[in-house]
Amino acid sequence: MGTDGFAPGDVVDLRSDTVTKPTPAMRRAMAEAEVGDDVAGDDPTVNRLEALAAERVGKEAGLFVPSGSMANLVSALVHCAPGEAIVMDRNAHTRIYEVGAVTALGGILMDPVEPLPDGQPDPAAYEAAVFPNNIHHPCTRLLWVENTSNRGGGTVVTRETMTAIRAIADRHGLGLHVDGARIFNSAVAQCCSAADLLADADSAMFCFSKGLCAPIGSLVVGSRGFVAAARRKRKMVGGGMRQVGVIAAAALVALDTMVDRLAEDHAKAKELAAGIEATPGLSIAMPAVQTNMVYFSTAGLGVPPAEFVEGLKSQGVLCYATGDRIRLVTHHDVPPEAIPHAVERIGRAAEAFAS
Ligand code: TLP
Repeated sequence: MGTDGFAPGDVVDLRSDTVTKPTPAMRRAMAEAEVGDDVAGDDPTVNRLEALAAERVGKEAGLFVPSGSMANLVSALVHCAPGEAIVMDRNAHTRIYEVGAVTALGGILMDPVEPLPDGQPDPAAYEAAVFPNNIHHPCTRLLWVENTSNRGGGTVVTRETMTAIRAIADRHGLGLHVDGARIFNSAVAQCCSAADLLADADSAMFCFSKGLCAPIGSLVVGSRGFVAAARRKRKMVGGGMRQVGVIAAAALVALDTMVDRLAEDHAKAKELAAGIEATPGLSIAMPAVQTNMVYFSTAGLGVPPAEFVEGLKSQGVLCYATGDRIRLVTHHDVPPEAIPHAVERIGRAAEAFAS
């Protein structure tokens, strides 16, 4: 360890906020968790988590599932029958990174719409994508919003945008689902509650394993009826788990202790972005850093992103290339002291390519 709590040889892992390790408090809670068979509804820790977390985001009921992908899948399966359509951002995680599960396993179409230049969903584009009621068309059933938008740059969706999209859903008799994998990042950045941001949604999901340090788990929330139907779909896709209170215990600690600190991750992302902006050849490739993600471009250096990522790896900075950009994600396990080191290493990598 150096004097600033960060040794020069330490790797800075900015691949994702999913790489965090459970905290000591989480490990203790896991070891001591009361458990039962959750498929039978007997796990007291899961039951407590589902009730508490649903209440926290202003919904009637919750369902604990192993992953964000499964949370989105079971939600889509409840809302839509095979042959029906969901309108979603063309950048949506579900459309691009969930192996097409909604279509492959549910027979559901994903109709892509273009976001606004600032990363916000465009209500007019959503409305235009709803199929008219005509014998030739698939039946549009659901509007889908991702908050924060991952490929949008970790950008937040505002309460006003949600209300505008709710109005479209109401005009056309559609449901509204929120992929809120990082809804708490959005709430903290906008100084509002997650309940506020989800008030207009019929269903939503959020993750305990992204930014909140829990090892596993996401929650589907909605009305009691919606969650009962989602519980059946979870069983259908093999997500019924048994003494899963051992995991839910860590999620409870995450909910209690890891939400407010997300502001620190946002501050670290802004510091990283300022460093990148000051590095010749690199530029920030997104509207503005609002939460814990920074996307940048290496076009000014004429270096393909995947090559630059390899260069960064040899300097001790880990991250992912996504298409024509590179993504950095800040999180609990990257201490603030690491950020100036990361900026310096990024600068060194850029210099190596420039020379
Ligand atoms: N996102 C992960 C993975 O793509 C690697 C990441 O590093 O950003 N919705 C959103 C908005 C997500 O960002 C993710 C995961 C998911 C859903 C899926 O969650 P998991 O990975 O738990 O299935």
